[in-house]
Amino acid sequence: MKQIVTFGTFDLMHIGHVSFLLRCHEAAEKRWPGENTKLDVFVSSDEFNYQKKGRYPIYSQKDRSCLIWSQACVRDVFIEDAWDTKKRPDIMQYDLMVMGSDWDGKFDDSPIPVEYIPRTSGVSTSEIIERIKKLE
Ligand code: C2G
Repeated sequence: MKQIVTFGTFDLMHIGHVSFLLRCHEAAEKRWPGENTKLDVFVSSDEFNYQKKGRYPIYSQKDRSCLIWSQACVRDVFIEDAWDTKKRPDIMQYDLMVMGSDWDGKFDDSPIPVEYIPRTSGVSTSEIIERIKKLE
């Protein structure tokens, strides 16, 4: 069994997020064919998201965590409250970190292997917010 991990805000969870989570497993399957994989997700805290993006998420960390946890492809959810969460000792339990291609190379100093997989184009939380604003 291989343990994989990812990090993100996952605000207004959309198909890009769901596709990403499913493809985390695909990335592991390519590396270790036939192995069972377990995916843990670190969801950004509201405060950390404010630090990252200068605004609080629309959905609270509690709701974002619950939505991610409800995905059958996710084993467990934790809170990411700082950039260095990725460098804490418990990260060593994972065989692979998977991140979207918008982070290409950014976490290569991680103590565990990192793979960057393509983002789903045409959908993003900020685009959804803009479209809703236009409805007003
Ligand atoms: N993602 C994707 N396709 C999209 C949108 C997002 O594949 N259309 C991926 C991103 O590449 C990321 C994950 O889904 O790997 C979560 O995306 P966000 O919620 O935007 O999180 P982000 O701000 O990238 O947080 O410490 C790292 C950060 O917490 C990552």
